[in-house]
Amino acid sequence: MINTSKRALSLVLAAGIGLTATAALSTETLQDVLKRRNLSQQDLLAAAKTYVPTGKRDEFVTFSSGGQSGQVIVYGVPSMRILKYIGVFTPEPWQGYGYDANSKAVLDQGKIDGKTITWGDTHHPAISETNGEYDGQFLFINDKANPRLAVIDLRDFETKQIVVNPIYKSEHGGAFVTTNTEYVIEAAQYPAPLENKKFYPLEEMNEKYRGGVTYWKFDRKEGRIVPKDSFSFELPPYWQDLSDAGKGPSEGWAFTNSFCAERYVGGIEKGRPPYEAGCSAKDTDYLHVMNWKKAAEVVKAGKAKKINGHNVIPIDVAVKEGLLFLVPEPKSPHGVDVTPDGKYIVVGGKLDTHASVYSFEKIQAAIKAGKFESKDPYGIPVIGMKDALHVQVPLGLGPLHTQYDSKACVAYTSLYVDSQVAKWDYCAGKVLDKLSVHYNIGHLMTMEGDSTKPAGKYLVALNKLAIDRFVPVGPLHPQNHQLIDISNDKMQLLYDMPLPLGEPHYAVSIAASKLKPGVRYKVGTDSRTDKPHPGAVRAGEERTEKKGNKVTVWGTLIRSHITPETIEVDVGDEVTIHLTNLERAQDETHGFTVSTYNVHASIEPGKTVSVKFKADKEGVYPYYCTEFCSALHLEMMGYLLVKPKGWKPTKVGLAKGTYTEADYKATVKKVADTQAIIDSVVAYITSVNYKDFPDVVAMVEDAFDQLGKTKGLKEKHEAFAAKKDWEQANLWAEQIWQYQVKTADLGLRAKTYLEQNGAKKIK
Ligand code: RUQ
Ligand code: CUA
Repeated sequence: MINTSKRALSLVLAAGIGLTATAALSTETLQDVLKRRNLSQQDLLAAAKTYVPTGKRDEFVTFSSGGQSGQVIVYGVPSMRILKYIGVFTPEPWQGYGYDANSKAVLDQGKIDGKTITWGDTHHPAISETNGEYDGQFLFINDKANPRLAVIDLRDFETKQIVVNPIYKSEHGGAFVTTNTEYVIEAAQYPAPLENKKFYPLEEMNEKYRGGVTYWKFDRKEGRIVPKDSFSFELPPYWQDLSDAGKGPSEGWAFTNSFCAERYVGGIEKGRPPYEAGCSAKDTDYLHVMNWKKAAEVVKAGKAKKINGHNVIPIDVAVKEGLLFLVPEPKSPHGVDVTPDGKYIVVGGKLDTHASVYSFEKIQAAIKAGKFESKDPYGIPVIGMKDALHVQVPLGLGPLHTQYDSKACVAYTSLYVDSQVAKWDYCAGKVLDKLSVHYNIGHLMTMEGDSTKPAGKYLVALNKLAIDRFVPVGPLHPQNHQLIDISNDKMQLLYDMPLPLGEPHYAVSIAASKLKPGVRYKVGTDSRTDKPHPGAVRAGEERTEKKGNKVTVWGTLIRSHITPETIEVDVGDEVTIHLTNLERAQDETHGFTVSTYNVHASIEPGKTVSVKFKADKEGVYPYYCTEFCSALHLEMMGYLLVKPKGWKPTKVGLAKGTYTEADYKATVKKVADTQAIIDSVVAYITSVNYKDFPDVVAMVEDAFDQLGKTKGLKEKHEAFAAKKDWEQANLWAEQIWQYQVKTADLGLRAKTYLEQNGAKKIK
């Protein structure tokens, strides 16, 4: 005797049991699989080193630039499984980023000269540091094309702030943080006049065009950059490239390499040799050595000038105050990476086969002794290369970037032209190992590899070309991140990961255990400001107001309904809908959209967001939840009714259903049967040590929360039954069942979890 309710529930049950039933039936041996898939022992070893079984998690989390997508890609190491895309400089529909009013406000901070820019050329992410170690609190990333920098809070992996650089037209060398994240460093790339929208002909390159390095002040408590306390160095029109902050003995200093110190002006169309020839003609370029700690004091003392309202330290002031020095670097260098102990600065040769290791101690000795070989054309003292070098190591063709191992003195440098990673000893100056990668590696990254305590273990090669590595998908290939095991003397290539979202220039990895993101917001939080959202309401406080042509809705979402379920407006009204997700349960996100009005929100538990639009066309527009949040997800909807001018209702009241007393009684019976199942699940859960499983405790809490919503509904349906209003009586009884189904769903999930994770009977 199975009635409909039992059948419906047994469906839920079957889903739980199914998992256990399919697990064991494989009869193939490991040898069979190796043969069938044509895999070698070496392949198997690589697989075993990267495979993360279901239910287990990665040891490290990588934040990769999303390149031209203007986003950040988050993936796990060693599994190389993608975990998230974070919308940063560009709209990201799933997260509602750029489709709800609150996230639009963040994107609007990135407007330049009033123009919305809908892409970003993200290059270098940086994780916030405390004492030079990654602390897992914030992530920064730059946009090269449109000189901008973004702040992402790692409590919720959301972009909180975008700042536009007020004096640059491009910026390549960001983001790099100082040892306690006092500042985020961002260097210009292509010289231009620092004043906004100022024209000077290229003939005035040397006089009127400038480069620079910006130090953005970061307020960790607020989690925001403070533009008024930030400053820049005015620099000669050398093409400032990447930067790195000093640490340990070199703390308080920072280093920025450059190329095209020739200050060459091309013009291939006028018969002049192109930039590529003119910018690499001389044998050396310059490493900029800057004392940022002292520079901050100089700015405080009022010695900076303002350009576009921003503090800029003029070159002559920087020289006079002893803030700025140059050291020659071999031809067109690339990358600058301070060693974990802060004693050395490694610069890649790019067009020179060496990596140059500069000694901070020697640089300081030269500065103290006033021992300079010359001055550059702008009066900046130049320290002799031999007075600053510790060692130069021939690594191969096209050395670019360097990362460090947990083992002392061990570094890894990408060799672009050779398509190799070189492992070498920067203390003794010798090469230890080389490994081919596929192909033309740009950056490379070891775990926590630019902190004071690199974690070793793995290295990721960020290759610029994939060529033949993946199934062809047309002329535009995916990018190839290759995972390499560096725990032994010889490097071992483990895995090729295609990334199809844009050229990911650089990435940073942090121990997963250092990240502590939340699973819910405090109810009513605007996640983009971290403040209480003025549009938040609690259950029962939902309302709609119309003032003039402005309609405001204060709504809520919870499995499986949106309150309100109808919104009536007149054509032409400005509509604002505030939505609060009342859920407390982990992962119970609801989405929200209104048909054809180009709005969308992702509303995680506790979050409040607003969507705004002009109801500029009359008609009937369903709105609904866009996340498959529960069995009754499809029913989580309502209607926006946009009434024409002067419309008057002709019919009053909704059509009645045809429910009978028998329907009502069947529903009441269904409710009682379901309750019996819930009781049996509860009996099981409480008979074991479920309190030892935090995930289960949360599920049980959520289950009782759902069941709690049936409060008062029994009295309600009984009262309608007494009045023989079978429609109302039946539907309110049905509503109890809806909550019971959600309760049972959670209860069964908890039961399965307990069974699979070895819960023990308690007396
Ligand atoms: S630098 S091209 Cu990161 Cu090698 Cu941008
Ligand atoms: Cu909420 Cu679907």
